[in-house]
Amino acid sequence: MKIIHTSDWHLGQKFLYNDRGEEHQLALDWLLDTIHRREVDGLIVAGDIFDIGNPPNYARRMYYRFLTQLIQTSCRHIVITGGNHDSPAMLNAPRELLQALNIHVLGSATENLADELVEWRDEQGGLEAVIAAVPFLRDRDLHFSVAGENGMERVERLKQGIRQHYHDLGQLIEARYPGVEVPVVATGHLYATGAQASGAQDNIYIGNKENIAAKDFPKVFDYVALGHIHRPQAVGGLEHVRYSGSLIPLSFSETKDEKSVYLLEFEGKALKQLEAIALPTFRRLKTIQGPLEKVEEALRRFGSKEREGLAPWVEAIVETGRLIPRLDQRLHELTADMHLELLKIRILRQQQAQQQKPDTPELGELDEMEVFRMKCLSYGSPPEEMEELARSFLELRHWMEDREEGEHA
Ligand SMILES: [Mn+2]
Repeated sequence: MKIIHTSDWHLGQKFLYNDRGEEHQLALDWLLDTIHRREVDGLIVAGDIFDIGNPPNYARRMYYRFLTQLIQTSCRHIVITGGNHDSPAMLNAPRELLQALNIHVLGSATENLADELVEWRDEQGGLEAVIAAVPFLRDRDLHFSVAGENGMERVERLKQGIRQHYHDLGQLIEARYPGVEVPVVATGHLYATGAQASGAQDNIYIGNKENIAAKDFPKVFDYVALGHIHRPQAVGGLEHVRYSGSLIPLSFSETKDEKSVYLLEFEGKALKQLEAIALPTFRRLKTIQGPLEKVEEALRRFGSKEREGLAPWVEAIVETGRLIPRLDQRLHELTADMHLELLKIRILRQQQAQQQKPDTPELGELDEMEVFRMKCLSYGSPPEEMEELARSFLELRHWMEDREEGEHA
């Protein structure tokens, strides 16, 4: 049984006002080709299929086209779970239709825990694998809020709720499939203890707090396919608990990561082989930082290299203690004929340069949660309340998205 584990596609992402459609299409084509070439039997996508709850139509089309092509390959089993970026209602809308095509979608936690168990069966009806398809778990999935509870208590309850959820699923599997001899795989979209994110941003909303330790996943799981952190890695020293990472770099902080998917090969229950298959870089994202002369020199060097594929996207961070007149114009003129796009130019004051803290970012490079956070802090909200505020904001946002969809229906 060969399974590919991937996550964090973020289809429909807008990156500094530019869309990622071309890169995403190339990445999905590559994935399809890889599935075909390696004769993969099953695909697991562990959350953040889309970048926003109400993604642009081109991104939806891309998703459905991919699934249509996928069911014509060797891949007979498909599980897709929702991430914190996904709207559960949006993901679940075509659920029954996709189910008929043997594509299992779980946009949000189910009321009945057993509904999160997906059985993969062969044509004769023999059990081939059991997938505990756990999407991103929201507050409302885990407990009713308790009156008078403060932020920290809520966070603690959420953590406990997540651990309990996996524990209960583990018990259910043991009761239902005693002595099971096929792979048992759990999915998750969460922040596991010890996971390394890429630089400052990785869209880890929920207060950058760990949700669960790798060792807390019940022993019954032969593999835990995680999403949320965009850098591929095993967690907590356990080889079978892993983040696949995203398909393409989603921010300048991720440019040093190699992007990959995991190919798992099971013999019976045993994970015989695990291979990280690296994706080609369809578009380089590159940060060039230093004093002006150094930046210009580096741009010249970078821009003079022969390169295939899509024009690299570059951010230039200029360290300076003084004002540089017409800096933007100067750098844009320098790079006008190069095979690259200078997407962003930032000034880093010298004392900030030592602390590595760039200037206030532009609106276009922030997501809505970051804007919300900054706004709260500027109104003097105590940092210890951010957790709670961020969570409420997210719930409100999802509620509004669900409602909007309801109105459109
Ligand atoms: Mn993500």
